[in-house]
Amino acid sequence: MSEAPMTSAVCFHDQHYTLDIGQDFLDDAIAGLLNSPKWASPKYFYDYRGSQLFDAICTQPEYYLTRAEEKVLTDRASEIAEVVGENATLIELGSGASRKVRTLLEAVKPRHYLGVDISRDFLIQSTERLAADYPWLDVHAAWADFTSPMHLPSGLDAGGRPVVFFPGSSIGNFTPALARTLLSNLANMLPPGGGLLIGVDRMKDREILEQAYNDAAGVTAAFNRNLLTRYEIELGSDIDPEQFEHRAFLNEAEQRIEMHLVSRKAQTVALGGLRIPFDAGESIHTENSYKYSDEDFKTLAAHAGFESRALWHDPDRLFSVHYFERGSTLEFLPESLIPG
Ligand code: AVJ
Repeated sequence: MSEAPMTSAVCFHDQHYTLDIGQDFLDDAIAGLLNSPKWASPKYFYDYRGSQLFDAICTQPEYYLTRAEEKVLTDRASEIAEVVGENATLIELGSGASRKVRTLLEAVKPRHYLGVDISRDFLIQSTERLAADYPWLDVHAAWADFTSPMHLPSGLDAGGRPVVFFPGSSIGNFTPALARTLLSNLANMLPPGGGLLIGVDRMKDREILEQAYNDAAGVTAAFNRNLLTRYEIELGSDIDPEQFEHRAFLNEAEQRIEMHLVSRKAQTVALGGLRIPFDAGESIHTENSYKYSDEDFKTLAAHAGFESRALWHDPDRLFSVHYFERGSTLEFLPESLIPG
């Protein structure tokens, strides 16, 4: 065991172009709570504590997604290395703890790695660990919100194929229409032949799905409530997270798991100079997690300019990992996923 190096081997790119991040968070929080029904954006789950709690969700016995995806990445590592090719540039979206990518790095042996995350300190810590553990790898970190169009930092274009790695079924957080916009933005960022290795949770029985989002240890509930803790600490709200109950269920018509925070009583909370009323039992819709059939996801990706090259499942067929290549023509220009 050696100490972490004092000087960083990671090349940091600040692509977080928002002028005032705090104001953005407050504006979004207010807009969500003034709406009927009330909502909050799941991207605000991931402050440092939120990222830690998500990390803990991934090891809960009920949350099969992470284990199933890791099984695919381990069992199919050589097939993945084969389709990606040598000297690749691996771009990981929402890299978080950068744990899943390790199997991939060892199999694919890319030349460059770029971790992209909205959680700045978490991103820096985890990419520095990667750089220390893989001295042969050129490690970059981009602090960015990948719901806005991005560009590849210069210095990463030399070498083999750029391949976006988007694991964990994070694409499921977006409605199918926004998922298509996000994939179009990625297609626009990549050259023709660029790759997309993406983990997608499959539609399945209600019981398995609902248990995954209602773990017995209450970690998902804590993750959900952490959003309100951020309203308290960062936005100065008097909201009490304990006065909201975690609820997660399958909405079969929409093919998604929904997460909500349900007010335990009639109450009024202060936020940004406003007083916002809640009825007893009124909910804040905090997250959607869309589930796909293999064919539906291929169709979605095709509409964004990606051609299916490979598809793998875990032995229980709970989870899918798709590999696509960007075709030579694109239909769409980059656009923000945020309306307005
Ligand atoms: C990171 C969006 C894939 O939807 O399963 C886990 C987030 N929310 N438990 C998911 C999450 C509640 C997760 N994604």
